[in-house]
Amino acid sequence: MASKTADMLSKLALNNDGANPQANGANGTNGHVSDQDESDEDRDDDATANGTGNTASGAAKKKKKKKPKKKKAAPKVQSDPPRVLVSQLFPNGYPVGEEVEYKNGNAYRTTNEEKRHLDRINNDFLQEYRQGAEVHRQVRQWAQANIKPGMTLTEIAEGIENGTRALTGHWGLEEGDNIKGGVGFPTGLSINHIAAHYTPNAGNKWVLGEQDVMKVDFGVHVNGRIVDSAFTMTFDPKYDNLLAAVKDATNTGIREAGIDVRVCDIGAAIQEAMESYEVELDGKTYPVKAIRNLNGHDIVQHSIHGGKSVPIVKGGDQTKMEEGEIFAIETFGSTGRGYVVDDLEVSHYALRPDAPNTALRVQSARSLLNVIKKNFGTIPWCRRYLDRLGQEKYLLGLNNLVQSGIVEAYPPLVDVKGSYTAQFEHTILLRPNVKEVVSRGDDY
Ligand SMILES: [Co+2]
Repeated sequence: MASKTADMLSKLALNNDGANPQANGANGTNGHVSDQDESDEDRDDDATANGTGNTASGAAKKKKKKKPKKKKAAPKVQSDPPRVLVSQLFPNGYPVGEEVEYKNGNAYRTTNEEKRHLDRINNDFLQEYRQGAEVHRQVRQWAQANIKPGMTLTEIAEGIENGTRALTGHWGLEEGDNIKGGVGFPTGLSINHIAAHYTPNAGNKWVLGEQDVMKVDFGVHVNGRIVDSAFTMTFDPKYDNLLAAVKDATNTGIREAGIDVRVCDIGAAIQEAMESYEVELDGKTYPVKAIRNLNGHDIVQHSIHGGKSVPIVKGGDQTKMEEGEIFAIETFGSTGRGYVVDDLEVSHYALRPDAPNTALRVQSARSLLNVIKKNFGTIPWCRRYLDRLGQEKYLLGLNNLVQSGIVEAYPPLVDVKGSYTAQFEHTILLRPNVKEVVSRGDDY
């Protein structure tokens, strides 16, 4: 999910305690426990075989004889569509993202004992992040193999969201379940000149076309640790240079990011990479422009925008990245103006962490606010997620919450009509001793 310049000026409160009953990150505990049981058994058997025999050893030996017959659980693989919990696929811990050593003045962090200790005591946080990232990789693998022109955006969005719900084990239908894990924000399916924040509302009949450039921006969270990662899909090779530009720009941003790095320096490097490309479409050559009012952003627990921005053009502010922070590094390239404005019907919303405690006179707004707090807390959602919870006729109340400054609306962001925009995005963890590109995969 993108952050737009000027809409995001308010520094969001970081303390979400009241709104978010938090679950313990019990990732993969089941599988792990059963593994341990097995190895304990092995140790018992070994002790018996070594002849520390007593009267119990006979019984233990019988047990051992049975053991070779015990069918070893087949290694589980992901289904198609994805419905197998990743905690079952990785009972002993989740894959680590791409680790990149800090450089220059921060090179000492790689081996520094204090920094390594700080990193180790953060293991729950890391496991939650890596679980979410693995879900993201597996769901997007399904998306990349199965999304084809002719599908409706509604089918595509539901496919991604149901994959995310199944793999995290949070279908989000019971009160509070969405806050423990599952969908981290609405599935962005933004086509052509629409750069970000488009997802279908109920009744949307939009069909993906052969010539479309679709940004797929979806989120996975485990215990409020949101993985924010996006890619662009095309079905015609003529867009290849546009995609190459944005991929290069995002990887440049990821490479430049680090503790004590000024965000303006990252923005300048991103723009330079992006704007070294051009793309030829139907006989006309376009320079690829970085969309100057879209930004990457930091992420805090249960909030997709923590208050810091990562520009994608030069001239940004001198705010520095700090140890322990999490950033969504995302860049957008365009064949148009390189500047987006709000347009079209809103679908994306989130409860503001700093929402004023104003008395609401509209009854439907009060009851809707209650539903939002109990089901999403400050995690972003869209109208379809209210529909599936059985909410009806909520638009008046919803608009009232937006006007009251309690809920923030994130309208679709569009460049000029006829232009094409592309996006790539990863979530990075600025761990004390190493930078982890947690959402990195073989695909991007
Ligand atoms: Co984002």
